[in-house]
Amino acid sequence: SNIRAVHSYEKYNDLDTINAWSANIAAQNPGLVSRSSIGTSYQGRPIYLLKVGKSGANKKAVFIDCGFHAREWISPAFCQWFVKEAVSAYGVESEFTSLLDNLDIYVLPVLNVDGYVYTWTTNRMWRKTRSANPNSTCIGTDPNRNFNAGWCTAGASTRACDETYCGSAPESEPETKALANFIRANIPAIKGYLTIHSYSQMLLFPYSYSYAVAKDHNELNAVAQGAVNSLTSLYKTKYTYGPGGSTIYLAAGGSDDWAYDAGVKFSYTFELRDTGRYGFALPESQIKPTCEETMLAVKYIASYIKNN
Ligand code: ING
Ligand code: ZN
Repeated sequence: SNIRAVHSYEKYNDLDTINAWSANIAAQNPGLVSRSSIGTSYQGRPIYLLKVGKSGANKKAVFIDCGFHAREWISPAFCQWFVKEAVSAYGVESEFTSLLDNLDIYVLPVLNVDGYVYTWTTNRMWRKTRSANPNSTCIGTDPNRNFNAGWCTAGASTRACDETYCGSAPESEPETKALANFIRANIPAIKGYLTIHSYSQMLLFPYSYSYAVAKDHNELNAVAQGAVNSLTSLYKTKYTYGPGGSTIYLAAGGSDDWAYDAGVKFSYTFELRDTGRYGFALPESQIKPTCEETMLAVKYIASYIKNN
């Protein structure tokens, strides 16, 4: 269809609608929001990035991405919600105003754009990218097994047909390469990396590629505890938190481990609602409460970074 759906923060939006929304919110909020592209997907789609914050010298930055895994629709919904909240709170609410005066917050609404489109057109439960694999009829690489962090050594597959296929090499996918290039180019300004997945209601931090204890474990754990307490205070949603390997499962090649080892200290993976009743097919009625509670955790982490 060439008729674009109307955007809603309380519905799941298709990629065209999200891209039109991001262009519009940048145009309507000059001086607070700007849009760029970090690169192009395997199938040639732009991967858009919003920069949210008042301009200033030597600002710290926090990077938030959504839509790594195509079927985790609550994730792009959260990135849209975050930007909405930022623009409506700026100049009105003191905590968010201070965050945006002092931090640049990069928000990438959909990383795996090809996969996301595929979940709307063909297979709602698709996870991976949509790249061709040599010598296989199976399509796609798991973008969260494709980073150079213990790449393909645990909890990942070397078989192209598997859901956790690690790809032919680290950053073999144009989408992961573009993300890694952007973060590399913005270190040391980027102090926080938050990657939004679903589902399980967990807040994870390094490491997932091994059981090694991160150098900053105690601080990462304390900040996770504060973030989870804030999240839970709203609707009593139960979250667990801890290192990925011991909290969910060993999984090498994840973006949070890679960002941490590249120098981004506050590197976290969120697993949003629910715990499996609806799983990836979280009803639209849960978008608002899920985003509202997640905002509290994200703002807690961003405020900690701002103040430390
Ligand atoms: N979970 C993540 C996954 O990619 C994860 C868990 C986090 C793995 C951090 C590696 C590093 O499997 C989902 N739901 O995608
Ligand atoms: Zn995921």
